[in-house]
Formats: sequence, C-alpha cells, structure tokens
Amino acid sequence: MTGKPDPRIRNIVILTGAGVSAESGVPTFRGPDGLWEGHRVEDVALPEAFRRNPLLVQRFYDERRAALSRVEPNAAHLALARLDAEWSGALLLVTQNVDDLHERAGSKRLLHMHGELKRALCTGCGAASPWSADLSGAPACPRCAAAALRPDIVWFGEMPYHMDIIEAAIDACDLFVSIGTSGAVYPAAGFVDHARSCGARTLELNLDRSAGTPMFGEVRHGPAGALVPEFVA
Ligand code: BJW
Repeated sequence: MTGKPDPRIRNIVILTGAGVSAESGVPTFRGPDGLWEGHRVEDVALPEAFRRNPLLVQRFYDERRAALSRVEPNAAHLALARLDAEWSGALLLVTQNVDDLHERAGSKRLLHMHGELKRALCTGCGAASPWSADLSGAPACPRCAAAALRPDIVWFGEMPYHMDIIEAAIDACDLFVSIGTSGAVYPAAGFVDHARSCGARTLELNLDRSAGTPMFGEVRHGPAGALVPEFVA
C-alpha cells in the first residue's frame, strides 16, 4: 500500500478482530480453544451475566487484564501502525479487540468499538475511567461512590462505541479491509456490505474462510502476521 499507491484509493477503513492478536498469544473467542472455555461467548458476554455474578465476571477480566502484560504486538499490529504513520489519505483502524496491542504498536487513528480491558465503566453514573492497578473484585466508582464499576466492555445487546464515526468513515472509504474476524458478530459483520454498497474495494485477510468470506471482493488466507505485512508493503 505504501510502496505502490493505487491512485483510486485515498480513504481506508480497516476492521480487526481477535485473529490479529492470536499470534501474540491472545486467545480468540470462537473455535476449539475459544476464550470462554466450555461456554458459548454469546451465553456469557451479557450484562445479565455480570448482574448474576459480578465477582466471577470481574475475576475473568482481571485475569485477561493481567495477561496483557505478558504479550507483545506482533508483525500484523506493527505493519498496521506503519501504514497509519505513512498513509497520507484518510485511514481509520476499527478494532473489535479489547486488548491494547494496536496502540502499543503505535497505531493512532484507532477506535475500540467493543471497549477496552484497561478501562472501567460505572454502572451508576456511566463515567468511564482508566482501570487502575488497585481495582479488583467489585470496586466502587471513585466519582459517584454509589455504584459498582464494571469492565468497559461492550457485551451482547449493548451498543458498540463510535458507531457514527465508523459509519461515516465507511461511507467515504475506497478500500475496506477486514483482518482476523469471524464475521459472526453484528454490527461489525455488516460493515463489508455497507462498504460494498458505497462502491469500495473489499479485502478479507483471515487464517481460514469466515462467515463473511462470500461478501468480500478479494480474500487471502493465511496468518495475519504474514498477510498484513505483505498487504502493507
Ligand atoms: C486468524 C488467526 C491468525 C485466528 N491470523 N486470522 C441476530 C442477527 C443479527 C444480529 C443479532 C442477532 N441476535 C443478536 C444480534 C446482535 C448481536 C450479535 O451480533 N449476535 C450474534 C451472536 C448473532 N450483537 C450485539 O449485541 C452488539 N450490539 C448491538 O448489536 O447493538 C445494537 C445495534 C443496532 C444497530 C447498530 C448498532 C448496534 C454487541 C456485540 C458485542 C460483542 N462483544 C464481544 C465481547 C466479549 C466480551 C469479552 O471480550 O470478554 O466482542 S463478543 C466477542 O466477539 C468480542 C469480539 O470483539 C467479537 C468478535 O469476535 P472476533 O474478533 O471475530 O473473534 P472470533 O474468535 O469469532 O474469530 C477469530 C477469527 O480470527 C476467525 O475467523 C479465525 O479464522 C481468525 N484467526 N487466528 C488471521 N493468526
């Protein structure tokens, strides 16, 4: 992309999913080694699960937050950060991931549509804040002190973040690239359709076929750590 610019492409939207972090050692959600061992993610990633057993849910997220310190950005995150730094047109990296590997790699034009492990959300006043190291168990909100903090993660049935900005970027994009996502979760799974209807080129980079594969104009199969640097070069 940076070496041989296609003059028809100025505006790029890139969507990433769990597959982009898999080679860093962050587990994906679905498939045999899926994250919510023994459960379907659709059954547990729900606000009701938190209301039923907040301590269990907090503990799960405490462990994942701690695990972030043991992983590093991989070649795919680094290539996307390089593209961000070098691409003079519009670029928006939309990640469904709640890890911080894109920002640690250096991506700046980045939005987390499903929230972030390192942020907390007050169940009472709705204030979002960084998740500080001393928060664990079922902490109370430091601002209103009246309600409990929850992980700032978008669970099923909740509205993903930044939808207005994302939809506007897709409206204007010439190229939509989806990397390492199963295409099983909406609204992200519908972005490719939206991009196509706006006349954009669409490209999927995934280890295997995904639910979304038939909707893409171009598809490349392989590990993100190899495909993304190749795409960016
Ligand atoms: C590699 C690789 C390598 C591996 N290299 N690739 C019926 C029909 C349509 C919609 C609905 C419906 N019923 C309910 C809905 C809506 C619902 C939904 O989509 N449900 C589906 C189950 C059907 N969606 C929602 O509720 C969303 N909100 C919403 O819709 O609000 C209303 C609204 C209306 C209008 C406009 C806008 C909004 C909220 C969804 C929240 C998702 N939250 C989670 C958080 C889990 C909590 C946690 O983190 O613990 O987000 S669920 C989970 O799935 C997580 C992920 O971001 C998301 C997507 O997963 P992802 O990234 O695709 O991972 P995997 O594991 O599925 O796939 C990995 C892929 O990588 C695979 O393809 C591999 O091949 C590949 N891979 N290694 C390249 N090395």
